[in-house]
This record gives sequence, structure tokens and C-alpha cells, in this order.
Amino acid sequence: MSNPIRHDWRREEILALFDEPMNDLLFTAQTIHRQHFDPNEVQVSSLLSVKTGACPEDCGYCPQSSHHHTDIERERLLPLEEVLENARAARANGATRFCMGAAWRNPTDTNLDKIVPMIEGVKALGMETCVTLGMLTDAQAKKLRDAGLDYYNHNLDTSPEFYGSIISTRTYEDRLETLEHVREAGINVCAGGIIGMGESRGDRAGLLQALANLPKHPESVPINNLVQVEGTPLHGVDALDPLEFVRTVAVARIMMPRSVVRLSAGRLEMSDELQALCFFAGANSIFYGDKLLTTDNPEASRDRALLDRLGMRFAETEMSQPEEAVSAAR
Ligand code: SAM
Ligand code: DTB
Ligand code: SF4
Repeated sequence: MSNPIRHDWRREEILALFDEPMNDLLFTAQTIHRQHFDPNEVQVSSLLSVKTGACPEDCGYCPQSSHHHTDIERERLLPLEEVLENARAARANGATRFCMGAAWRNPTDTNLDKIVPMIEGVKALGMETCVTLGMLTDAQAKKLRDAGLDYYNHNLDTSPEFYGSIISTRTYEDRLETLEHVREAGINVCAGGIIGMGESRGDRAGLLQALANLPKHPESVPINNLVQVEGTPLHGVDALDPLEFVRTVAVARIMMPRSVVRLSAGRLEMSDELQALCFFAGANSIFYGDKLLTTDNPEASRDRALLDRLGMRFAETEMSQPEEAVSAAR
């Protein structure tokens, strides 16, 4: 059975998937998942905030925005050696990709000159590299490509309609433009969003529609469950039904069959059983290590124990395979 890679999803069809009985939805998602991936492998990335806090943007979910009053200790750009020490520790723990995040609206060219040696240094350790630095110009994306960057993370966060209720300092169009620059430069795209921000199911469908209808599906799609941080405007918003999170992962898997879907922020609050369901729904990547950017992630030992119980293992670097190769291997 083959399913085409589509870029013409309509909102009603996506909502119809969300509305399916859970067992039907999960069965379809897992069937598609198996056509493209080893179902027992998970890609592991570790995160490091290389520049924390004092961000001029007003993203309502984010503890690092200077518009909110949170307990974040602001930090200048970390020295190269400290970044590499963290990357070595992540590698020793089993991570294959190292993602560096900076609380910037956009990097200046001087900022970028300091990020380039970090990318080169992490690559020299034999790890894949990812950075998330805010908006990029065309020339900046090319500079990152020339440094050997493997992935650029830039999330659409939510549907175009809900976006303005969460962020006022930049537009959806701004986000799409950066994604275009990253794609044109030939860097792998990592783009996803956050759910549990008080959005409707229509908004969750709208986020997945915007991602899947990009000219090429992002290679990596992080689905974050909002981490509620005191002092941010979204602190106290009604928590999402966990099964709705599983549904969102399943619909993402069906719509973007070859993308690696990351069960991203918010795992600390999830039971092992809920995470197992997310893997069954088609999630095949996690952030691994005790910390995300500023908030906590499950301890590495808990994740290893969970994957062990599930009979799952860490993937080597390249996961996505052409359908023929997987079928031939069966
Ligand atoms: N400043 C850059 C940007 O916004 O693109 C890069 C860093 S930013 C912290 C990276 C992503 O983290 C955001 O796009 C958002 O999707 C996610 N994020 C931030 N705060 C979060 C939270 N409290 N819960 C879940 N995800 C969050
Ligand atoms: C993504 O989609 N989630 C990560 C990563 N990309 C950069 C960030 C999650 C941040 C959670 C809140 C924090 O730790 O500050
Ligand atoms: Fe700044 Fe990124 Fe946080 Fe928005 S999500 S406030 S851009 S660090």
C-alpha cells in the first residue's frame, strides 16, 4: 500500500481524521509509519540554550521573552568551549544530534560569526547539528549552510488564525519567509508547533495544514505540548486532553509520512503510557537529556528505562528510508 506525499490538504479532511475513532486513527498512522520507518527506532537530539532570556519577542508561551516576568536568569552567548563540553556529554549519553537555541528575534551577522564555530565544533564531534536562532535572511541561511549546518528549527507554532493571539511582534508570513530561506539554502527544515495553548482543534488542524502544505514537508516536525511557566501569559490555561495530543501526533504522521515527528517539549508531565501511545501514533524522535532550553525534561535514565520497556532503541543518524527499501527489507 502506498500513500502519496501530498501538499494540498484541506482543513475539512484534516478535521475528519481528527474525528475518527481512536483505534482507526492509530491503526492508519501506525500502518503509514511502518511503510517509512523502523517502528522501534527513535531519533535522539539533545538541546542547549546558548543564549538565554531577554528576548524582544512577546511569544505568550515563552519564559525567555522580556515582556514577561519569569525566573529565568539571562545569560550572554555561551563560550565555545562550554558549548562543546555540553555536546561531548550529550554524545557520550547517546544523542546523535545537538540542537543549540538562542533567545533572539534574529541573529546579527556578528552573532552568526560566533555561532559558526559552534556548528563546526559540534560537527567535528561526529554529531548532527541543529540551531534555532529566530528569523534569518537569505544570506544568513547560506552562511549557516556553508558552516555545515544540518537542521534549522523554526516553528510555525499554531494556525495562522490563532497566531495573533499568541505573538504580536512578528507575523506568520515572517516565519514562512525564514523557512523559505532555510529550504532554499539546502538546510534540512525542522518546523512544528505547540499545542495546549488554548487553541481549538481547528487550530491544531490549521498548524498541520500549514506544515504539510509547504512546498516540501519539513524533515523534522516537533510537536511540543505547552510547558506552562509561571509569569507567562499562558500560565494557567486549561490543560489539553492527553488523548488529543496523541491524535495530533497521529494526524501529523498521516499527513507527513516521511517526516520525523518529534515528541518534543512537555514529556516531563506525560506518563510512560501516554508516551508509548505517542510512539505508536508515529512519533519517532525525542529531546533527550535533563533539560530542554530553560525547563526540565525527563532524566536520561528514565528515558532509557522507558525505551527499554518498550523494546525501542536509539536510531543511528539517517532514519527516513524510501518505501521500497523498507518493503525489500521485510
Ligand atoms: N527564538 C527562536 C525562535 O523563537 O524561533 C528560537 C528559540 S525558541 C525558545 C524555540 C521554540 O521553542 C519556539 O518556537 C517554541 O515553539 C518552543 N517553545 C518555547 N517555549 C515553549 C514552552 N513553554 N512550551 C513548549 N514549547 C516552547
Ligand atoms: C522545539 O520545537 N522545542 C524545543 C526546540 N524546538 C528548540 C524548545 C522547547 C522549549 C521549551 C521551553 C524551555 O525549555 O524554555
Ligand atoms: Fe524569543 Fe523564541 Fe521565546 Fe519567542 S520563542 S520569546 S522568539 S526565545
